[in-house]
Amino acid sequence: MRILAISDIHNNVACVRKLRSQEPNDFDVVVVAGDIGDYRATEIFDVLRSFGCPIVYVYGNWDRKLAYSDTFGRNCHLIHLNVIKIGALAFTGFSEFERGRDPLMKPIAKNVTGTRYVQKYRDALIDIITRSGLDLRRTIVITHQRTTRLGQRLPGLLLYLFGHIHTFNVSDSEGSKYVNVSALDRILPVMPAHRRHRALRQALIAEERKWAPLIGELRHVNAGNYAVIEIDAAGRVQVECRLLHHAYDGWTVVQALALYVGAPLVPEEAIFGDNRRFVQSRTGTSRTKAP
Ligand SMILES: [Mn+2]
Repeated sequence: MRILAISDIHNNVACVRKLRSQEPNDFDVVVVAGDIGDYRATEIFDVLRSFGCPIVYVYGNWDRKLAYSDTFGRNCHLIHLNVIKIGALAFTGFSEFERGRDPLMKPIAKNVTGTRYVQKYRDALIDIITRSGLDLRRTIVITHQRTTRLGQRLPGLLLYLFGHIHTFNVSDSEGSKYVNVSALDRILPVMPAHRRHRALRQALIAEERKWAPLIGELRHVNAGNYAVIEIDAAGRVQVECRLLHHAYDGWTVVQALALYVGAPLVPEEAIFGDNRRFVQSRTGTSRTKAP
């Protein structure tokens, strides 16, 4: 079983197209651990479906406008307190909680706290795994955030896949493997390589009219990561973190993150995107059309 696992796309269709361009169709399943992005989800699933294998996914905190009844085409399965079997493995999990939106949790009182809500999901997940008679050594749980205290109650469960904290990580605990597969959406600001970083920093310290011309030279690249996971017949799990290619001749990464507001993609990557402008806000990154 070969799994392509991704998370935290945040409406960034270009990074999904770039992933598509660098991986062939040799996966048995694509896993999306949430934060797809609520207004470009259809385009994102259109790209992912071209891998020609089933897609299993959960919603994250960026997916609040996506309904539980939404569908994204043949072979796309929302894993939310249900079980999908692919080959010898079972996939289950749950979406990020949001009070009142999930039809399965409607009866929960408004004053139930976030922690107790997660507890309800945890109990419901254990219940469905038990009732379905799943072999834990052949079961994969997908959530958006890592869920604590599942390990003790599901001893030896094969694999947990999640995202949310935008840092790839693999760990083993109580006989299970935990993989934070995020984030596919990671943007790096770049400048023409001949601009020395020091000169840029000095320009930033100076008044705006001095660095305005440099801003015009700023571009961005998609530099996120994803995971390729192999599970053999004996249940051994191998996890590989892969990066979106992002080293281009003539471009150098600049660290001043605030700078990339409004910067288009480098020409090498413009083929993957529509050069939408990036607007950074406190609640996240939202995209608006380039003028
Ligand atoms: Mn996220």
